[in-house]
Amino acid sequence: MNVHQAHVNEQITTFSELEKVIRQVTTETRVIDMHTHLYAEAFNEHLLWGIDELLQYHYLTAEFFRHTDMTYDEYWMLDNASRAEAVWQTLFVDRSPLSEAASGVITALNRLGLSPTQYGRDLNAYRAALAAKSTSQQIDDVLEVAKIERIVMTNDPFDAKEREVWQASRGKSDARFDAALRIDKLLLDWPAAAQDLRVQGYLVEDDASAPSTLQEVRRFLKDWALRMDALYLMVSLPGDAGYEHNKAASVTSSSLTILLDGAVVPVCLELGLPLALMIGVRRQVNPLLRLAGDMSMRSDLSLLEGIAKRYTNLELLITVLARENQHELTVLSRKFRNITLFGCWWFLHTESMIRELTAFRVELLGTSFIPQHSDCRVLEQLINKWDHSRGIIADILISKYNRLLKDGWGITEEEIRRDVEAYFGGNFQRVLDKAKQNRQLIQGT
Ligand code: RAT
Ligand code: ZN
Repeated sequence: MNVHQAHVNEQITTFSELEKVIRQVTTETRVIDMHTHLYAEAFNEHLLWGIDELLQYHYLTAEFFRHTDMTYDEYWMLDNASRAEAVWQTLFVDRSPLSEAASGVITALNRLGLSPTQYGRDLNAYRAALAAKSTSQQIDDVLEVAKIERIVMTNDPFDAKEREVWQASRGKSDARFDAALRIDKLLLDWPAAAQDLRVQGYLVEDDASAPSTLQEVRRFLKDWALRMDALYLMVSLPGDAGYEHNKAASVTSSSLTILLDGAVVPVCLELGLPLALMIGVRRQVNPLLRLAGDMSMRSDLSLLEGIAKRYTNLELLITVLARENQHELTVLSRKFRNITLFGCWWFLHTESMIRELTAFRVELLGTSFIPQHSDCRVLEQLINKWDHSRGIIADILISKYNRLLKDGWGITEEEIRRDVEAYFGGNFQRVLDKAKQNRQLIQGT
């Protein structure tokens, strides 16, 4: 045993030492970011990075329109650089960037070495400093600063541009980026999806329940999951999505129920992949805001209860958008071990919400959940989103471990590291492993 090993196995006895170790471990532990909208370089324009993209993040678009007299059309008619300039002027120069999304830009710039103390309020100064960077250099730098080990993308087989990358076998060219098969269109807009599937060579009918159609949908899902080497299948659902788990046989099922039961779940089980559900979005409350026009809504979690109960071998990765559903989801996770709760999603990815949610999740679930995912759309956001989250998670862990310390439960650095590694990647990996094991159990191999 070397000196460092001896040290990490020693019990921590004072609060100040405890605090120091937790801050250090939460800062340096590498993360598997299990849901983002980031892409490897091979996906070309799908990967957004740089200051102009940061300023056009849809979270900031919504905030910009709270202050401007510009019409929606006027804004959308601008080119990217002019939109970024309008947002910078309005949210960063004419007033202070206090919101989570706006202050996040400042954190990212600062941590990248573009200190606002030096570069001030001049957008062109930041642009100039980033101009010499190549995409691959920026990926390396950001992943290093944010201490990210792996990133899970959101991969849409209905996106023609993205399909080209996969069909040219370039989708897996960077091992740091994993795929997730996103199937919103299939489950939420069957008529449009059916048309698309036919174009892709799958012989589906308009009636989703036809056995041959379900067989073709399964073939489509398997082809894409295997081509992408997807880690899981994912859909984002409205809070009132109708999955009929208690339906009388005489009632016609919704296409969502038919496709989940007849294609999505069987494929997950056959391939040994988890199903990720992001529940509680109300799309396009204000369509004029485009991507920024979505809202949260309360969810009826009986949908989830029904799926978890019916498919005990199906691993479920779950997050919900309404604050009102958070406690219920946490309690539900205690009842079904095939549910793994993840992240503070979208409007909950703010300092106060992360603090509130993480505290009661630790209190009710111990170490058996995934505290955070970033949902980044622009590369550099990995820095601020993880930086802020690591700090808040550390605060909560300090208070929880301190309670143990006060009661004489000596903790070692090694034990803290073990727990933080579970939170930042191990628990996600365990869900993937369990899904594979379930498949072996079902298939008897
Ligand atoms: O968080 C977001 O950026 C949203 O626009 C959504 O993309 C959401 O995360 C989703 O994956 O549906
Ligand atoms: Zn997302």
